[in-house]
Amino acid sequence: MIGLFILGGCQSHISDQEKSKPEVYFRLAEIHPPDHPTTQADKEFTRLVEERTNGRVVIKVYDSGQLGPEKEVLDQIQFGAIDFARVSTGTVAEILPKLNVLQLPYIYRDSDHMWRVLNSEIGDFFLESIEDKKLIGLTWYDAGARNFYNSVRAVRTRADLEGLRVRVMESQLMVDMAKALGTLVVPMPYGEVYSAMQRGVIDGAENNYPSYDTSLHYEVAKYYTVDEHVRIPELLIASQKIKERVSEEDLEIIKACAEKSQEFQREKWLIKEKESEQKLKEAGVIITQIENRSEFVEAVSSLYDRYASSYLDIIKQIQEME
Ligand code: GTR
Repeated sequence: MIGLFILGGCQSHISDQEKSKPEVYFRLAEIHPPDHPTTQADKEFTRLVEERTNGRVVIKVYDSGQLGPEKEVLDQIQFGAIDFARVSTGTVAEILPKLNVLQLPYIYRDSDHMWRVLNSEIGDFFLESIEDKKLIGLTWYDAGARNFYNSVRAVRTRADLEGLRVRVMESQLMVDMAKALGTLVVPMPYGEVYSAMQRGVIDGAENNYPSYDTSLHYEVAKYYTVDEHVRIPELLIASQKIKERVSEEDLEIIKACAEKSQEFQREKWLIKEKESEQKLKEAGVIITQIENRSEFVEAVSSLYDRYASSYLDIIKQIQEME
């Protein structure tokens, strides 16, 4: 029976009557709320795993940060207290700096370019390298492009960003990137951003449309600037400890289901990006475009050497990829 699953990748041939009792329960951590596309994809992944393992492996999604902020979740995954998580590549790059290559500012021309990279040997190399950190890299998810937003003014040039107090992820590369663009940087966990903006501790932050929407940050920072300074892929990861609790066959099924859920996530992502943009406009968000992309690109260019000097050949391959 197991052979059937593997041959068909993530295909099911099981009827309800054939379902067995769960042999193992796992937990998956997600900081986004249920209406965010990555949370929906997590649930699709866990649904597929349960179906394809004939109910032997059950994974419950704890969304909305119930299991803690991403940085803490990552610690816990490493020693096996949490089994699975969907986190940002930016979070994992803090313990595995080579991943910074994939989140360098303006490294991808657009979304298609990023996906060609992620689903090539380069993406596989980085996904597999996660194994060095007691983790299993399962698949990439989309997170679009990140843009600055704030409560003070509409931003069209780099000078407009000057002096704004901006929250970034707890990632050294993101801190240096936002500094290079002239902002006063405040790294903090995602879950604290809304109230920090509401209390005026910070003026703004930066994120993609769906996160800006579902976190309700737009309620307290209505100026959104499409500068697309980074595309940071999402990662679905597992603790290596899960290998002690599932068979090799079930591990293969889990990996195949993760890969399968990428298609689902990417479709949901594109839909949500458009929906969020529309909803935000209707809610009174003022969306501006930057006037001169190259002034942004130039301001952050020194980060390539600082964060990825050992990977200049891979960077070249990425940049030359059609
Ligand atoms: C989101 C991402 C999260 C987290 C968050 C943040 O776009 O999906 O994993 O990194 O940004 O800014 O902390």
